Amino acid sequence: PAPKKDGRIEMVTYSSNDISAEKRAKLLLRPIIDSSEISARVAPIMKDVRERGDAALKDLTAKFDRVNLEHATIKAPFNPKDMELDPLTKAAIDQAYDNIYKFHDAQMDRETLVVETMPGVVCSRFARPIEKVGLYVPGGTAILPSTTLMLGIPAKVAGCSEIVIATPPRADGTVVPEVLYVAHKVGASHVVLAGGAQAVAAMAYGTQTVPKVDKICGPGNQYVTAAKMVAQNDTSCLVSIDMPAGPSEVLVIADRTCKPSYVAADLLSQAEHGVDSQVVLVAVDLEDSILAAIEDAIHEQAIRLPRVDIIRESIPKSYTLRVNTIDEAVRFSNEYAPEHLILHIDNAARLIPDIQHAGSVFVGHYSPESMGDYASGTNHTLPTYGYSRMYSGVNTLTFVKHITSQELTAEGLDRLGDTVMRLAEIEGLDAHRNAVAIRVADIRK
Ligand code: HSO
Ligand code: ZN
Repeated sequence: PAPKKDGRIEMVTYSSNDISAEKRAKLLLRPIIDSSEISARVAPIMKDVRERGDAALKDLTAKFDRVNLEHATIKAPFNPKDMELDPLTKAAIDQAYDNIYKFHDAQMDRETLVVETMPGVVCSRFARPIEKVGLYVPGGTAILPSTTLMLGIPAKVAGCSEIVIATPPRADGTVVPEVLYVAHKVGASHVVLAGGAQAVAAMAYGTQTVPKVDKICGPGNQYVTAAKMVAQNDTSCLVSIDMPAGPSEVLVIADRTCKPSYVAADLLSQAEHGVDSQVVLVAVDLEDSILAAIEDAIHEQAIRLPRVDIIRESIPKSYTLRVNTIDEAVRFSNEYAPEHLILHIDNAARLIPDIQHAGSVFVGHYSPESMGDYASGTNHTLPTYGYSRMYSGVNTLTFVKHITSQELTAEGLDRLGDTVMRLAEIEGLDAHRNAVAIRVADIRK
C-alpha cells in the first residue's frame, strides 16, 4: 500500500537476535528484475534503430520523451552558447574535474610489464585504449553532469580516440548545458540526444550520425541495462559493456560513536535517488535512544527535502538491522556486497582489512557518500545488485585492454622446446610440435 502523505517516514527494524535464517537471507536479496521480459521489450526498439538509424532514433525520442528533434546528434566543436554556465557552477565542475582527473590519471597503466620467465623467454604486457566508447548519461528525475565526469574523465585519461555521449534531451530539445560543458572538457566528439534502449542501440550499431562504438558504459534504468546486455550478446555489433546494473544502494554501519543526524543524512542522500533505491542501516549495539534519534532525524530531514515524495517510497522499503558486534556488521555487509558502504564509527579505517565486497567505502564521520558522488576523486559508477562481489566500479582500466607479447631467443627456444613439444604431443597437435621441432633442429645442429 502507498504510504500516507502525512505519515511518518521510517524504515523497518529487525534484530539479528530474533530473525530467522530465512529472513536474514531475504534481507540480503535485491528486488527481482525480470530481465527476459525487459529484453523482449527492448529488442524491437533496438532493431528499429539498427534498421532505420537516425529516423528511428528521432521517432522513438518523440514517442518516449515527447521531444521532436531536427537532429539526433550534436557534433564537436559544441556551440559555446549551449554550454554557458554561471561562474559558481563552472568552478564547482572544474574542481570536481581536477580531483577526478588526478585520481584516474594515477590509475593509468603506462608501463609495460616485462618478465623473463626463463633465460631467453621474455613475456610482456602493455595497455592500449579501447578506441571508441559510448557513455550513457541518464536523464530522468535528475540532471547528471557528475555522471558525465565519472565516465568521460577515465575515457579521456585512457586515451580513447572517440568519446560519444548519449543523454536524453530536455523538453525543448537541447542538452543540459552542464552536461555539454563536461562533454567538451573530456573531448567528446558527439552528443547523442537520446535516452533508453534507443540510445544504446544507436551507439552499439551506429547510425548515419552516431559512430558505432566498441564499448558502452554508464548507469541507466532497466531498459538501458537490458539494451546493453542485448548489444553485448549480439556478435553482429561486437560491443562490450562495463557491468550489469541495478538500482543504487547504500549500506551504512553505525555504532555508538555515530552522529545520528549524519547517519540520517547519508541514508536520505541515497533514498532520494529513486523509489527503488536500496538503503540499509546496520546498527551495532546501539542504545534505543541513539536509534530513535536516527529515526527522528530521518523523518525530520526528509520532510524538508524537495524529493520527499521519492523518499516516502524508498525509505519504507528500507530496513535497519540491529546487530551485536562490529564483526557481525562487517560479515553482513560482505554478504550483502553493497554498492556504497559508509562507516559511521570511530577509527573506521581499522575495518578496511576485513571488507571483502563493496563498490566504494566511505571511511569515518566526515566522509559522506556525496563527496565521492561528486568531487573527491573516486568514481561513482559502481557495481550494484551484489555484483560488487566480482565487478570493480568504472575506472581508468575500464577503458583500456591489455595486449601480451613474447620474444624468445634461440637459447630460450632451446631451453623450453622439449616441454612444449611434449605438451603438444599429449594434445595430439602435431603441427604445434613441428613449429618448435623445425627450429630446434636448426639450433641443435
Ligand atoms: N550515488 C549515485 C551517483 C550520483 N549521486 C550522481 C549524485 N549524482 C550512484 O552511485
Ligand atoms: Zn548519489
